[in-house]
Amino acid sequence: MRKRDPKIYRRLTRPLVRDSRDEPFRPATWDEALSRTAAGLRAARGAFGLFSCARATNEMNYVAQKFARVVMGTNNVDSCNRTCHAPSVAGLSAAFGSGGGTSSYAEVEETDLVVMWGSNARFAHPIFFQHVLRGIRNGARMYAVDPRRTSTAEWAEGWLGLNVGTDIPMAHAIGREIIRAGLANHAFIRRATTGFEEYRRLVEPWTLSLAEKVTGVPASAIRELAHAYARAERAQLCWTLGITEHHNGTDNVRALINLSLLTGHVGRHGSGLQPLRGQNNVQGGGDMGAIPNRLPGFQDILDPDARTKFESAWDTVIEPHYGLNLTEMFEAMEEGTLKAVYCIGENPAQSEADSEQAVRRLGALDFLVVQDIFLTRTAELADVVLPATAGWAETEGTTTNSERRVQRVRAAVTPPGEAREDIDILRDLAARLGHEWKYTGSEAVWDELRSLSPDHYGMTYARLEEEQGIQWPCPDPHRLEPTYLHGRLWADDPAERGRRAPFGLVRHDPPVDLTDETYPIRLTTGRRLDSYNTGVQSGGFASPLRRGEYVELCPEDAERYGVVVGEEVQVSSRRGSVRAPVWIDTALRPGLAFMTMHFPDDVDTNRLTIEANCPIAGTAEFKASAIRIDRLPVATVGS
Ligand SMILES: Nc1nc2c(c(=O)[nH]1)N[C@H]1C(S)=C(S)[C@@H](COP(=O)(O)OP(=O)(O)OC[C@H]3O[C@@H](n4cnc5c(=O)[nH]c(N)nc54)[C@H](O)[C@@H]3O)O[C@H]1N2
Ligand SMILES: Nc1nc2c(c(=O)[nH]1)N[C@H]1C(S)=C(S)[C@@H](COP(=O)(O)OP(=O)(O)OC[C@H]3O[C@@H](n4cnc5c(=O)[nH]c(N)nc54)[C@H](O)[C@@H]3O)O[C@H]1N2
Ligand SMILES: [Mo]
Repeated sequence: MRKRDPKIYRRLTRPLVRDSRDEPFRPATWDEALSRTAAGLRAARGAFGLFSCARATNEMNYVAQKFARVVMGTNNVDSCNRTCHAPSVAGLSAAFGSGGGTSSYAEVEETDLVVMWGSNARFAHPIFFQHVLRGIRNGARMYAVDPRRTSTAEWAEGWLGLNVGTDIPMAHAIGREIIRAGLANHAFIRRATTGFEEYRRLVEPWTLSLAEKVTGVPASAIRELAHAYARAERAQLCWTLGITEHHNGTDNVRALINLSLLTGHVGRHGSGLQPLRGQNNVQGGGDMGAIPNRLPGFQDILDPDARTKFESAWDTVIEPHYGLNLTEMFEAMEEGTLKAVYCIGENPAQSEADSEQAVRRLGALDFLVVQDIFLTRTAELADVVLPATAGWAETEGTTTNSERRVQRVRAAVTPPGEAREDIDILRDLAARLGHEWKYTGSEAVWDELRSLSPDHYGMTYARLEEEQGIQWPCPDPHRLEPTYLHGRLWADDPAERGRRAPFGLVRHDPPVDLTDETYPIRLTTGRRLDSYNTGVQSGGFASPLRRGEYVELCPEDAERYGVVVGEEVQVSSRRGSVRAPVWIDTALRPGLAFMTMHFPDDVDTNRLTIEANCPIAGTAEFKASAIRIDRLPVATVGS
């Protein structure tokens, strides 16, 4: 595999352009780079998509989606939310009408039970995990549901090591057991939910012993978790990518939400549902409308009143239908109906499932502009590269975390070279394309957003500073709402209670990429504490902690394949093949392998993964591929 020149990890300091894709980049003035970008985009109206950055500020995401909708006339705007928590947003919206996590971090310290389901928060959400640990110190019990005995599971009272892709059987068996044991909260079910009878019938076949057979978890452990969850006075059900990164991710999410509806563990202080979001501002990016189906403030594009409000504020016409999501944009590239992409702070050439296919599609675009802080592999495919300031420490603005808390971030460091703020670049491009936006700084952008989003209206910069961050919804400048959502479900007055939450009638559907004799090993991919996503932001400095990429196997499998720690092997799936050294990890079980996505220049894990997408959310099944491992001929070992 082609090793990346280490200077790649130096910050971008000047715009780069080239006349053809065969030529190397040459530095250019901002004027030339913006002119070329404007020309490329002008030619692409009607066949354009924008990828927005989940690490950048709310203000930047607001301006980026406005650029797509107003300047380019399209709702084709999305971000890496599609690759991680889009199923959580879709599932929560279907159940409760709103896509946000329902609780606050502080409530985890005051709860009685924490379930970490498909979530390795000890590695991936270490700050949240500190709250969990405080909760445990305060007497809460914790269970972990994960195929691997993760670092998170080490802290748990019970670890349910299920087979990859068997979460619906597990959830349904828990639901059935709760009902059968007489532990369902029927008063809550009657007042706040619909579809219970159908749900009861749906889960009826999922006996503990059938679930044991399918999930691989002893019936007694499933029963224990069912009773612990239903009997707890307050319980937090937290999940992340182990649930969402499947071809049926939204169904998985619905299966978990059902458990909260069954027990009433939602809409009360200390009880709730927490999909821990991935990037520092992926919640905010969606809230700001940098998704194809919502305007800022999570207002539905199909709602004519919402559209009219934005049309008059922005003096434009908004397309009255949903745009393409990230996954659909890649499909449209294949079909030739999407010809130009403006990629801001995303590295899809390495983060998309089946990355060889993604690179081919990006390479075939008529025009690609990448705006980043580093020269990524995606940027290497571009016509123009624009150097931005980092959302972290170099830019004024706000971000929104998983508990919906909007917080100020500040420019504390001077940006390198000629790097410019994402918002300023977008504003100058808009001007070149005939739209004069008079923003002077991030607060003006924020105030425009506040005027259009009732959920954000009450949070001025001054107030965000005073309160050290405020959770949405915050419609009133003088009042704070409860820290949890959906308290309405408990209201005595049916009118106040509003729409009831439907049970999700979802069925088990195993992973698409089946294991067989040729590909006998289940590969799941994920994260380590010491590295970040495609490694662009974490790969550039030496760390004694970071050991690079490995294919991790359990000791029994290492013995079965006759491989030892450090030995390089060929890892192949039905899509492609990579070489990686072996690591032996007792957290794994026979038949299960683990790799990260952190070192794609050494080992491009996503050549192995399958682009089997959730039809509702568009998220790929990163968590379940079928692979084989082959020893290399002796002569090439270690080469
Ligand atoms: N250190 C670090 N922190 C990060 C990141 C990073 O790269 N590095 N990235 C950030 C981002 S973008 C995100 S989205 C989050 C992700 O945070 P997490 O979702 O917690 O991280 P992952 O390791 O991808 O996956 C979580 C767990 O899912 C389990 N799993 C796999 N398959 C299944 C299954 O079928 N069922 C169940 N129940 N579990 C399964 C895996 O074993 C793994 O332990 O982390 C964020 N935080
Ligand atoms: N195999 C496998 N693949 C996966 C996953 C998995 O679990 N397994 N997880 C998926 C998930 S959850 C995610 S979120 C994606 C992540 O996929 P990506 O978002 O494509 O990958 P990152 O490495 O996070 O890329 C972030 C980019 O943003 C740039 N950046 C940072 N801050 C700023 C800023 O302020 N402005 C600008 N303009 N740029 C900035 C960085 O330099 C970097 O290039 O990967 C997905 N891919
Ligand atoms: Mo993510």
